[in-house]
Amino acid sequence: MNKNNSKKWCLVHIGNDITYGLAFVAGELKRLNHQIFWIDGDDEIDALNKSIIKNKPDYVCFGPLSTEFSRSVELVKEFKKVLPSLRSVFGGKHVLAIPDEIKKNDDIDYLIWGPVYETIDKIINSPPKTSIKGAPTMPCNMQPALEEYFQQVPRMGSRERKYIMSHFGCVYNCSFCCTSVTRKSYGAKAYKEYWLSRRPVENMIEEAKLFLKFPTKEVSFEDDDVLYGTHEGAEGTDWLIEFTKAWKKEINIPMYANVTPNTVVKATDAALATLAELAGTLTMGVQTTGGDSSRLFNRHFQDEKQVIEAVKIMTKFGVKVKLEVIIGLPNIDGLCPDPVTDAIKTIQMCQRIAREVPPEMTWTSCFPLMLYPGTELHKKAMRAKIPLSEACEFEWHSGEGSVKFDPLTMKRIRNMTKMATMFIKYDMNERWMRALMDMDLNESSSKQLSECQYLESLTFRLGDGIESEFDSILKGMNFKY
Ligand code: B12
Ligand code: SF4
Repeated sequence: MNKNNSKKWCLVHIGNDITYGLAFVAGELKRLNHQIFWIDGDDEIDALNKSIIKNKPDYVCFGPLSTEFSRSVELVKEFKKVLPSLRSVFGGKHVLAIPDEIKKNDDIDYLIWGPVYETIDKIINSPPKTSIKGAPTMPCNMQPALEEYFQQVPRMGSRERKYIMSHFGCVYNCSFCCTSVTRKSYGAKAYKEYWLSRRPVENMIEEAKLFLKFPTKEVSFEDDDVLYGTHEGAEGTDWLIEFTKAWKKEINIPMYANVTPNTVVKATDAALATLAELAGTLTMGVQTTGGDSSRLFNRHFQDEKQVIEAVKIMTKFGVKVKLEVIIGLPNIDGLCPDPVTDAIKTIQMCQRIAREVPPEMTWTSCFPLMLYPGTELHKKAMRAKIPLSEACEFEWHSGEGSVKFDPLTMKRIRNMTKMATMFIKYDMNERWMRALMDMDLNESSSKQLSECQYLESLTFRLGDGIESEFDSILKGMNFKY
């Protein structure tokens, strides 16, 4: 690139977690010799405006998830007041899910649908109000730029947990998830080639070396399924062995990773043993295994028997398993007539799973169902005229899900999400659960219960010692409860 064509781009972090996709945007901008700087979009507007005035960027970039979209638009409005020449660029998952609705927004100048690759020159050479579809590239060409991010948004640099991914797709098709939008748009063949191929090990190690320079206690291996392609005859086992060797030698920070029961039961012993060396804890997306509610989620290929088998396999390898479940389901096609009974059944299923393995080897996180725009389940719920709750801000610690039930049911679902971890850990029976879920929580108890659940997740992975640092971890977060 001719140096004169180099533009200045401001990347906006929002929320408590690394905006991983935007870090890849930063990587691509740097590769093309543009100038970048980061700001923390959760800072006060005055301070942010000062930075915009001082740095005078040509473009301001956002990659919000749905929960961060309204803050992103609020910031664009403010920034344009102090720097009218500024152009806004929006990409990422929320844009991917509902591009047509977002296009209508006057504050958005460039809408990027899909990958950032092959879009930067098009942005520069196109008039505002242009939508651009990105081109996929092989994962070996994708590298995030994290150093400036960690330095300029220090609460992310010092966050105890960092993220890494080896591939960017998922083989499943859960109705509440928006990843299938990409598969549909680019086609199954391209999806397999670009989104499900793994990155070269050396690129991941290069990325992770930076974690060693910043305070990092654990790294979350964020692939949707780290055991993808590790069944007999597939290539995933060799990749995992190579990666694990390199990680142990060069990085050696504790890892945890995501798996699905379906791949655990099919994985080779070599893959399972290797994963056990790499990660002391795994997250297993169980969601629900009641026949009808799993049909609602398009996850009926999995049942309780398979989940128990998968949990037993992993715990025999000495790996702890975090189970994730979802409650507060809408009654569509008569599949979930009573959400409270469904929630209790889901909790009881987790209690049964926990009893099958030694104590302290499982932990459950319970989410209220959030209907993300653009997903199949959202569309289905709209067709079925399911009322949506205004209180849902897509913050799971708040316990506020998307479906609007009557006030008593709303309270019960909220209380269940805040207390499910405790119900399962202490194996409470239905009477205790029903009694506790009817309580009116005040502000303080509501906050403390959510903090207790969060601390539980940290001690499960990192041991009791982390409790002494819990207050300082909370300080670096804008903890929503
Ligand atoms: C990694 C990940 C996380 C990480 C990092 C999240 C983050 N903020 O980046 C963690 C673990 C923190 C996380 C948490 C959550 N996540 Co998450 N997560 C993912 C996951 C597995 C991968 C996303 C990813 O980074 N991919 C790799 C990057 C490289 O791809 P990408 O983001 O698409 O970015 C590319 C393009 O989109 C584009 N791009 C992206 N941004 C921008 C911006 C500009 C300006 C441009 C030009 C281009 C561009 O360029 C990138 C490179 O090509 C997806 C599922 C999936 N398989 O996609 C869910 C997903 C993004 N998560 C989701 C959700 C719901 C959550 C949680 C709310 C879960 C919860 N209940 O708590 C929290 C929210 C926390 C938060 N506020 O950040 C949803 C989002 C749905 C939505 N519409 O908002 C997804 C899609 C899964 C789902 N269920 O549908 N998540
Ligand atoms: S397994 Fe996860 S990423 Fe894959 S479709 Fe289901 S929710 Fe989405």
